[in-house]
Amino acid sequence: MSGEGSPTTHYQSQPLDCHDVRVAVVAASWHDQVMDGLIAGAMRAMTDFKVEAPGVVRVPGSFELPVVAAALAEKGYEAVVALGVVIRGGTPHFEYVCSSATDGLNRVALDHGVAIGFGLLTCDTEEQALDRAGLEGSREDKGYEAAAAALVTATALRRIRRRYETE
Ligand code: DLZ
Repeated sequence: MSGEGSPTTHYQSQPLDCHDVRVAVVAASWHDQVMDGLIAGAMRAMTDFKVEAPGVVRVPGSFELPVVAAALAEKGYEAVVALGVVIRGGTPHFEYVCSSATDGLNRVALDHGVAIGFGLLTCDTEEQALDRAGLEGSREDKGYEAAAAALVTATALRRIRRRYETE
């Protein structure tokens, strides 16, 4: 999948004021350098969108992202930014971890009506992941994109809910 056509530049030039959006980050712990880049990118988006010091919950691996995202949603968070990177190895494990994390996060979004920023990199090589991690020299900044997507979606959900509350 290509990163071309991303709305990130638009978000960066016209960021929303999300200072009162309840948002948290859940981040896996495999592949340190890539994860550091993703988390830093998510924090850059938070700053642009005026969110101060969001909580960050670390989990062991990407497989554990959905259950923590669900717990955060149950506690009233409106937006959860899920960050992880899975690198293909020589066994089918890659597919199982990727699909469990992806399906699980999607389920949390739909079951809880919460905005999930999908910042899970699923790559063949570490080089591909580094190129998307928002580090110096990376072509893409998926941590920023995921956080911006979660905040924009949470704002849209708020507007929809408020509108129908008053009608
Ligand atoms: C087991 C495993 C493997 C092989 N690779 C990754 C990976 O590239 N990225 C990642 O986030 N997690 C990986 N894991 C760990 C699983 O996500 C999970 O944490 C363990 O299976 C324990 O439940």
